[in-house]
Amino acid sequence: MANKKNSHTPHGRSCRPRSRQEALKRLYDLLNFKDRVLITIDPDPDAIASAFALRRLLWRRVQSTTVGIIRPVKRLNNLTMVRLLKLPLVPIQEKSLGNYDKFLLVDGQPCHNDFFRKIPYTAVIDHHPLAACGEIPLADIRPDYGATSTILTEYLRAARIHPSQTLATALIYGIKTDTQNFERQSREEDVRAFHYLFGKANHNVLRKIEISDLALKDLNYFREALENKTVSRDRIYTHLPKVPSADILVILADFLLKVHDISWSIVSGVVGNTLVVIVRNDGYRKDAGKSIQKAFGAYGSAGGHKAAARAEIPLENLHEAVIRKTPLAYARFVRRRMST
Ligand SMILES: [Mn+2]
Repeated sequence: MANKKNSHTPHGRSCRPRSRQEALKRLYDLLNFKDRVLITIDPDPDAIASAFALRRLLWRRVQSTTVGIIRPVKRLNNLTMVRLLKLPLVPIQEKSLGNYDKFLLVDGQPCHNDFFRKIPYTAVIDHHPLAACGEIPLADIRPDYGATSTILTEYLRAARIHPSQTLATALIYGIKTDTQNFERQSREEDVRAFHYLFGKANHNVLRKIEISDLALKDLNYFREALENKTVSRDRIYTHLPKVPSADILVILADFLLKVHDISWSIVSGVVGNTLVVIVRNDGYRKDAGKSIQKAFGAYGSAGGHKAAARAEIPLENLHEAVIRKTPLAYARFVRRRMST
């Protein structure tokens, strides 16, 4: 009855299990070998990896386990992850929920979106801040963890299950993305899980997943960027007249900073009705954020960190600053402002 104290937690009487062993036992007790289980996810790498770890934990314990996604996978790295690791993800709709007996959620909480909200979950395993989502029989939520993949790695270890190379690769990628390679919030547990998975993962596949951020058509922007480039001392500038999103400008700015004696890369482009400027530098006694603020703060939003910054300027704010609305004129405007 010691649990009674926790009966007013946001998840009702489902107090947080004390150990992985206890959580695992409770999870297994809540499921039946006849159950058709659906694990729902909003598919980012941490969620995908966690779902497949959970599926592995349920092998031979339930009739079937399906990993259902509530939206299509779009990011190119994530598409590469799903393709190379051959992870079977099923797009899930409300009308197909009747095909399942039990519902589990990883890397999210029921009130995170309208789709999850409708589902009567048996268990939720997550690392987001605790939200008051009502009662769930088993809620293992650890907001201090860097990734849900870390929590699931601990479950696997508690169950004495050695993850396959595929699963280890997925989990290590989940941890790396959610902690931004340990540059963001993480704890010793994340490092420990990473270390445990390191020797089991396929690092060639992992590398391919991590570098796959380009579509074939993006290569045309590389050609354009290289043709339009201007180098002035340790600065490289380039401008793209029209791009679908700022993402490609970021990729190009990172790419151009690879040139060994270049200290600044400044990539601009027009996205819809906005001039976007991306700045990267080597971060050594320089401040991209301050520079970009000084250059473009008067025209639009501009700011960032020491080594990475961005400005977004509505073209209508440039009526006077850029008289002829040609790509060359915008390119010159950016160069002029950044060199003052
Ligand atoms: Mn996550």
